[in-house]
Amino acid sequence: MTSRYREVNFDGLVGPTHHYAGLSRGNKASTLHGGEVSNPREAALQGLDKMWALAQRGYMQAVIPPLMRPDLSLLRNVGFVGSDAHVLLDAQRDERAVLCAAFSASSMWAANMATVSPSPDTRDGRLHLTPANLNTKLHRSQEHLESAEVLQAIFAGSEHFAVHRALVPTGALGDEGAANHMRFAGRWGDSGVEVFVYGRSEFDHSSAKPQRYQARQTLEASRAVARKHGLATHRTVFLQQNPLAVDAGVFHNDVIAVNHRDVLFYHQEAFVDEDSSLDHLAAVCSQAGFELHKVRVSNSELGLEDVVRSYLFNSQLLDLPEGGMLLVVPSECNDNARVRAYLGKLLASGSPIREVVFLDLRQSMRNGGGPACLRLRVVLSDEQLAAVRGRVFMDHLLHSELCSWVSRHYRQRLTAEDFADPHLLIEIDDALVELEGILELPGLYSRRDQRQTP
Ligand code: SUG
Repeated sequence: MTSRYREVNFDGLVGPTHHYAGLSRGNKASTLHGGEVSNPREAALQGLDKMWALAQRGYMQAVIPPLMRPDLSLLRNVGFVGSDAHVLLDAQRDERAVLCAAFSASSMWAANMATVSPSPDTRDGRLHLTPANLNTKLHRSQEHLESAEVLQAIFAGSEHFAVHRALVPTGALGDEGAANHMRFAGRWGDSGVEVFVYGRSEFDHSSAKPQRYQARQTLEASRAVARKHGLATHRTVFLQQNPLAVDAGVFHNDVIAVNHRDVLFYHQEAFVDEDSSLDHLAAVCSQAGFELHKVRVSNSELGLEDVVRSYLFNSQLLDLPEGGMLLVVPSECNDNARVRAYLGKLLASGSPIREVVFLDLRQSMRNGGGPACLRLRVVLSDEQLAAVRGRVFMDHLLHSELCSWVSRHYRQRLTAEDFADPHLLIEIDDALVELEGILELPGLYSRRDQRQTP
């Protein structure tokens, strides 16, 4: 009997320390909003409402728990000593940015958690996941060890799943996960074409590089992940991101392109050598047995500034039951008159995109995270679906329990001024203990045993 495959969106649950620290140079929203007061409660509820809105429409939706923050080991690593309270006070006085990095809730952007290759694409027929080392930014480089533990807890069982270790965390192997990865396929269960989008090469000095901002993903990292996942070379494509776009604030491919099955929705400045890059991709798709459908946005329709400000491409494409696709975009697309007008034209154009839904994700957006950043796409067979551990699939009861948990534990105002408050640490740890129970993932936050209270 052949198994049925489905796409499940795993969204990151926003953690209790969501704040704006301006830590991600090259990500314009992060720089613009650095230092503002955040509202972690609102951020988490906006994320949960997104999950519930899509679950209610019949899409399979799951949740990924936040990592435990603050990461005191980062502060101890840079030389702060003593009890946790002392470490926090000293770091607040001497190294504000590192303190913010230790409190970062950036694991909410699940698209950066890992690269995922579903089993129809891999040599050994298992689902492969490689946690992203995120080594370009200090606050994100702390994520991969814990992310690997979370993935191992949820995708447990080596019969179905292979959770790899992250690549060696160094610039040459900078890896940002699924945000720079697209999988094309005719149907979910068919062998797909996996596309890795990189910003620079460490060793090929002839390849173009952005001038203003750092490209986070390397070609060498992309190739390594493809090899580890056992992908067929004739169904794997490496495309370079346009350095112009990186310099305009496109720090991940998913800020300028999004795909779903055989459809690619993208801006003309997304890739180096647009024509040859996409001709190559179309040829590989055709050899794999399906036709690539491109929905292209030109510079004359929308410039890069509108693309980056509205996050039009940081959207989700989902199948509509009646055929065609739904585009889920942030509400900033409705606020921008040019983008709104473009979307009107798109819906009338006869493209596969037939409906647009606007979501309010403003708390996450202020740090540069739209609908696509918040989710990790995982294509699973029925057997794999049954093997997923934890109570992670979104339904009415889980949504309301998580909303109530957030409302009871999360603050409505947070800035770096609050980080030395000893009550905050207690509040967070109490919240996470309860979350382990709600999600039925015992031991998930066992790292809290390393806390050093006086
Ligand atoms: O890595 N922002 C994240 C946003 C990640 C968006 N993800 C995708 N495009 N898939 C980043 O730049 C800001 C944190 C701060 O400045 O406080 C931040 O980390």
